Amino acid sequence: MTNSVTVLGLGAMGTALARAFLAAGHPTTVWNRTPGRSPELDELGVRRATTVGDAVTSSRLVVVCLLDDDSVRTTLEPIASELAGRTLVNLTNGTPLQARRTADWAAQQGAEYLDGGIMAVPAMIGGPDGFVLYSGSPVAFERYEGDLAALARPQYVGGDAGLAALNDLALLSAMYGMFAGAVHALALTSTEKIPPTKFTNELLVPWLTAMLCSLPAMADELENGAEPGSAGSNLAMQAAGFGNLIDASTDQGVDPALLLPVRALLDRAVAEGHGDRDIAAAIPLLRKG
Ligand code: FVH
Repeated sequence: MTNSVTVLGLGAMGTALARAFLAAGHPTTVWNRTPGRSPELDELGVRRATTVGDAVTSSRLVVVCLLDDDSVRTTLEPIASELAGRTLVNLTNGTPLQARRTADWAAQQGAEYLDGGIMAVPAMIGGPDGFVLYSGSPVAFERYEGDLAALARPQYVGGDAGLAALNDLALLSAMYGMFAGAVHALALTSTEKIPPTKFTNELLVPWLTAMLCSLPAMADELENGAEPGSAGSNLAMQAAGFGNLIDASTDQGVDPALLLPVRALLDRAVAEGHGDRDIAAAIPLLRKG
């Protein structure tokens, strides 16, 4: 059975979500603060609600995908009493604390709550490559997992509503770290006549792909510890060589700002006695307290 669904928010992502629900045969009602957005949805059979209240009362399953936590709060608070007995799925990017606060608020309104982290860009919605993390009400996830699968592979990460956001932001941290490194690399190579596409396709992508293979070993070391001296690429060696990245950047006229915090972390790890360990030894240093 295809449940009817409401989507609040028709930005790039909300529009992709609504399109995927429609493609999977779900009667879909949409609302957006600015009316008339994404007119292409009309010929796909979408129903447009003129008020948030009308949109919410059209479906038991209400998916919210707005800019940020503030916009979710200001949109939902005026129609809070309409949420009783419904399931609210919040796919807006936010923090674990925001997710837990919205989960408590939704429970006070008598609604089931799932918080979500979309690990996809709009073009990937409805396709095989993305996934969406969910946390919160296990009852809601069990009830709507099949419907939510229309968007991207659903992955439930726990009953604590904050866990989807925590995992989402951790994955985005890794992504931004990778992109920051790639942006720096391209800034560096562009100071010489090195074609960006050649560098990227022949060197950068193969190198990053090869280095990804070391992540499970890093996680294993974090989880199980490692014998001092067992590192194949010890931190003292890495810290000594890292200065060359900074110096070469400066020599080539490239701002080393993105690299400086990494050097500080490596130097600190060595100073605190972890020079014979691998990069995993730096992870506990990032945790406060
Ligand atoms: N697009 C992406 O690549 C990423 C992929 C991962 C998940 N993110 C998150 O999804 C949320 C929505 O992102 P989006 O791409 O749809 O964003 P926009 O195209 O900028 O649309 C924003 C929508 O939010 C509405 N909105 C903004 N402020 C308010 C408000 N105060 N009250 C009510 N609605 C508001 C806006 O409405 P309008 O400007 O058309 O009236 C759009 O519907 C986001 O959390 C990403 O981090 C996307």
